[in-house]
Amino acid sequence: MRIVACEVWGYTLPLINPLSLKGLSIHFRSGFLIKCIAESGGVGWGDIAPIPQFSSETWETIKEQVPEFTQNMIGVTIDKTTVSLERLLEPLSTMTLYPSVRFGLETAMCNLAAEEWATSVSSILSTRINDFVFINALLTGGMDTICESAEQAKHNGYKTLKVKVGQGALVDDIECINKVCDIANKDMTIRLDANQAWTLDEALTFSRTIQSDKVEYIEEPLKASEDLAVFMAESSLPVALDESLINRSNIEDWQGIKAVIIKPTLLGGILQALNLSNKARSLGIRSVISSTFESGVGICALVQLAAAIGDRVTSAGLDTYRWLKKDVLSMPIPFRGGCIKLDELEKSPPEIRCEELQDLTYD
Ligand code: OSB
Ligand code: MG
Repeated sequence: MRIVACEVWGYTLPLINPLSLKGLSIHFRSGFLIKCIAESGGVGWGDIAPIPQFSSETWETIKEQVPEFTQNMIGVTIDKTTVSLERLLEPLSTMTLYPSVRFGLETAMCNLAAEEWATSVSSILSTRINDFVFINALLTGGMDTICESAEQAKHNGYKTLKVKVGQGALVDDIECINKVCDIANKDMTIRLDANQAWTLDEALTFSRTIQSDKVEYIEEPLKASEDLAVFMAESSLPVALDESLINRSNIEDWQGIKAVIIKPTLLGGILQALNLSNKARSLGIRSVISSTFESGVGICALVQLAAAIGDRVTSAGLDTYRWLKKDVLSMPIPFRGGCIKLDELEKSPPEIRCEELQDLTYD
């Protein structure tokens, strides 16, 4: 099968609440949908969603590259019979692409191949797939909002709560986390994310003062990642890496780490994510597939990746989907009780609300 056309559509989706990204407040989420069309008539969609303050590329720089990468996709062929993921994505390996663009193109190819081979994307990614994916509830805002959301998430059946810390005073974080730990029942775990906000002293004070028995890990506690080894030696709080993984994949640096936060939109796609996850597994480190506020098309691919990588108990960080007030999908992804069932997700091809999108196809 040969790709004969590649369309690009711009989207801007309103958020339920303004999103604060390292001090920048955004009210809308913008990105691109890519549609690869095969000679057979089959289509595969992908999502390109660079995130302000985290991605090096922007909506504008990607738009400039649209003619180039859509032209390069035309003529790419997909074997008729099932082959490996590496073979499928091989034509992309020689293209120079921004991380978010590579994720979008790789997922479009996987979706197209799934249709051609009459299989699911998750089966293309792995031979061992879980039939459901747990999601952590992402809790943000002030202490009262976080506690209310924690109660709500517990009521809705979420097993894992993720709370942002390090944005205000340390004493407030300590009080807040202790409250959230009291709200969580014994079956629940808590993830913390400091987004590199603290000095070593602050992080150690925090870790010595909170009740930590329900804490699965803290993501990126330190401003200076060189101090992580000291923090891990002096604190009993398990550590996960997120920002430090971007542009660095030296596995020796991960000794003692509990988890890696894998964000394909930032790390550069599906193959990168699978490689990182395999490396992590060999070191006894868990992989947490996470989103960066992608549209439903991107989230769908991330659920499939999480089902392919996952160990059945580790929750994925995909709750960002709840921030979208509107989606590009006519049927929203069913996030029931902090869990997504793969058969519900993969039972029918996605229907895209093209009438709400802006056609940016180069011709
Ligand atoms: O700090 O982990 C982060 C989303 C976009 C940018 C940065 C981050 C996030 C998330 C993703 O928190 C949600 C999750 O991990 O649960
Ligand atoms: Mg993080």
